[in-house]
Amino acid sequence: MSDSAHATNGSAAAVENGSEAAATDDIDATDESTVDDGTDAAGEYTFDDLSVVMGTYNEEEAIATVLEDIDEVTDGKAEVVCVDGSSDRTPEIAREHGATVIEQEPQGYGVAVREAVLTPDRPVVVTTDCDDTYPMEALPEFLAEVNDGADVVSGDRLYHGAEAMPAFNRFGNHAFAAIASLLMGERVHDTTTGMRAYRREVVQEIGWTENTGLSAELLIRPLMRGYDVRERPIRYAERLGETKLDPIGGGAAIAKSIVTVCLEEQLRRF
Ligand SMILES: Nc1nc2c(ncn2[C@@H]2O[C@H](COP(=O)(O)OP(=O)(O)OP(=O)(O)O)[C@@H](O)[C@H]2O)c(=O)[nH]1
Ligand SMILES: [Mg+2]
Repeated sequence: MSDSAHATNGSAAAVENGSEAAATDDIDATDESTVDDGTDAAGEYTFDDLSVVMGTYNEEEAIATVLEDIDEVTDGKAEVVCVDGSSDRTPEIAREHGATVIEQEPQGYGVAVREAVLTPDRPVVVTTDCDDTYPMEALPEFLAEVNDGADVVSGDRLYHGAEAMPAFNRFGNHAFAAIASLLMGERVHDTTTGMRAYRREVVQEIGWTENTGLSAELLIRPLMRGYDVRERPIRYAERLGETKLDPIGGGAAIAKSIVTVCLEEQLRRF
């Protein structure tokens, strides 16, 4: 199982924080051997164990495509949770497609996504954006990595070049990864990706503090606490609809989050 998962995914960009590390972190590490409920006969998670969650804020151009892709790839089995702050038809379209919609005043990416990741009861939680940029075809690979022992599987958009990303954002994302790598002492390649899979225990056990920088925080804290965090290359497509990110203000907030969270996690080790 583990060999085929790795072979399929081509792990040149992988960050593998070995299970030995998790075993030695006696405060926060999850005992994976106890996580065996809800699996199939082979003891593996299936799409019935998967929740795909997202913040949605005026995404009526993209939401039908995103939800139809999830439905197709998972054969209608994955649960979908949208934490929505829209004033357009996004929530109606989401409900028509069978998603659970949680209404929330718009307060930024991280406030929505924190609620989204904490809502599901299912054991595997995948985040995405509701803008058709992320490849739902990668869901089987992400689930295979979790079944192979990963606690967090992080989609690395920069591995394939991310040409659909505006050049300023691409430059910023490379810089964020370089800064985070330096501060963590572990090489990561894409700290701000919106597509990741998490064992539910990981998102439940850590206290999340960031808003615009939540995506980076969701990678950095588990990695620095010794969880098995793996990056896997993904394709990245051009966005449908308008961005909700202010590149300058948002970029500054993300940089601040990366520095704060890395320092907090370093201090926690003492
Ligand atoms: N509920 C809610 N969702 C939000 C909020 N801000 C952003 N989102 C959603 O969070 C996801 C990420 O926002 P994006 O605009 O795609 O941000 P980004 O990916 O950094 O920027 P792009 O490169 O333009 O895609 C999208 O699905 C948004 O609809 C918010 O305040 N409330
Ligand atoms: Mg986006």
